[in-house]
Order: sequence, then C-alpha cells, then structure tokens
Amino acid sequence: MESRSLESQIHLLKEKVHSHEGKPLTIAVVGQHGCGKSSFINTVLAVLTGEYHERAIVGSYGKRGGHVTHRVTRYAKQRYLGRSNRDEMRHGYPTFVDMMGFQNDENVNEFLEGVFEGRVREGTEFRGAQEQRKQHVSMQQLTSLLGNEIVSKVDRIIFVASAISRELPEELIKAVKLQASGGTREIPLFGVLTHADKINEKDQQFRNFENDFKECLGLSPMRYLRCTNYCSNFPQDNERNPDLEIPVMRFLRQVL
Ligand SMILES: Nc1nc2c(ncn2[C@@H]2O[C@H](COP(=O)(O)OP(=O)(O)OP(=O)(O)O)[C@@H](O)[C@H]2O)c(=O)[nH]1
Ligand SMILES: [Mg+2]
Repeated sequence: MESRSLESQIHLLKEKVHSHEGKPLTIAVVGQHGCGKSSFINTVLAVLTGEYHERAIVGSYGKRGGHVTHRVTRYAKQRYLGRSNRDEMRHGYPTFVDMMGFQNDENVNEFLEGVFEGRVREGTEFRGAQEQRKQHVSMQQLTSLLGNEIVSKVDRIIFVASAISRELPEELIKAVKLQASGGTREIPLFGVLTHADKINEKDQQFRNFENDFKECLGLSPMRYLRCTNYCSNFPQDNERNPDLEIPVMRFLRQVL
C-alpha cells in the first residue's frame, strides 16, 4: 500500500517537473547555520533522482558548532542527474542554491539581494562589509566577469530552520522577506522545519515554535513542510524511505 502510494507520488512529481517549460527554476535555500540546509538539498536531490549522495557537504560537528557550507554552491541538473538519468536531462529540473548559514550578521541584506538577483558568483563566501562590496558588480561588468558562467535570478526561496531550535531567527526571516520582495522582485517564499525525528509533535513548546515560524514567514499550509532529512540517523541505503520522501515530494510539487 505504502509503496503504491510512493509510486504514485513519484509519478506526480515527475509529471510536474516534465510539464515545466522554459528555463529551469532556481531555488535558494536559506537559514541559520547547522539547521539542515545542505541535508535538505541532499534529501530533495535523492527524492528527485532516486539515489542519495552527499552532494552538498553536511556537518558533523555535534555540539561543537561551526559552519560547514562556506560558499554559494549551485546544484544544477547537470550536476545531479547522473548518466543513468540522461533521458531526464531534457526536462526542467530545478537548480538548488546552497548557502552558508547566517546568524544575525551585518550585510546579510546586501548579500541576499546579490544572490536573489543572480549577481553572486558560484563559490562566493560571505565576508565582512568591505570585501562584500567588492563582490557586487554592475550589470556592465557582469557579462565580462562571469564569462560563460550563467547565474540566474532566484525564482523561489526555501527558508529552513531546525524543529529542535527554540529560538525563531526573526532577524534573518525579516531580511529574507525584505529581499524577497525588494526592488521589482516578488519571490515566493516557502518554509521547512527539519529534524522532525527529534521532536514530539504534541509538545506544546514545539507547537508554539512551529506556529511562530509559519506566522513569521506568512506561510499557508501548502508552503510549509516539517520533515526528516536523510542523514546519518536515516541513511538511504538501497531503497527509498516512503515515510521520509512522500512529504518532501508533496511539498516539492507546490514549490515547482
Ligand atoms: N536527526 C536529524 N539530523 C539532521 C536532520 N537534518 C540535518 N541533520 C543533521 O544536522 C547537522 C547539520 O546539517 P547540515 O545539513 O550540515 O546543516 P547546514 O544548515 O547546511 O549547516 P551550515 O552549512 O553549517 O550552515 C548534520 O549533522 C546533519 O546530519 C534531520 O532531519 N534529522
Ligand atoms: Mg550547509
């Protein structure tokens, strides 16, 4: 029963991807450090391809903390659809943008605007004010600087936080919301809480946190996902894990 429902979910998701015309969507994944952004991208790519690889490097610092992703890294279909998926290459599989985690950093607005506008090159690090400024270029400089590197504007934003965190990253949410609708942009915003395996969904403290998260981002139920990522606790061995993948599939159909 579960596997039949998994098959139908895979079918529906593929149908959605195949129906996409034009340039593939660029989806930015934003959140505080260590909340599970890279793990979420790996999970999404496993859902899309049927095969888990640690494409985006995931942290294992335990309680020691530390940033794992330092640079803006884009995962385009050329990068994640392997040879076995060559037929799929002609379809509009999206590009995911993994980023470093932000805390209450200065200049985050400027940096996010650059990423959302497609002005931040692959491999850019988030640094202090002065260096930050150097990384932003005028439109005229852009073409000669980027050469063949195509950097697209962001079409969707997924804000990620961890369900075990009890502190809402309000400042960062504010910055993301501001930049999502700054200038001529109106980028749809989605929200994900990871580490669903670590919480009791009946716990009142968690429910308050979840409500605040949705409210602060202004999320309708269709634009919100609570999920468990593939990670060392939940490896994808040789087959898909329907309990983990089906919610992600449903959510992705809303995003795409
Ligand atoms: N149990 C559990 N662990 C998770 C889940 N998602 C991520 N993790 C773990 O959380 C830690 C941080 O995950 P990352 O994906 O590296 O987080 P990140 O947001 O990319 O971190 P930075 O790149 O440092 O900003 C890793 O040890 C993951 O294995 C989840 O849903 N459940
Ligand atoms: Mg990361």
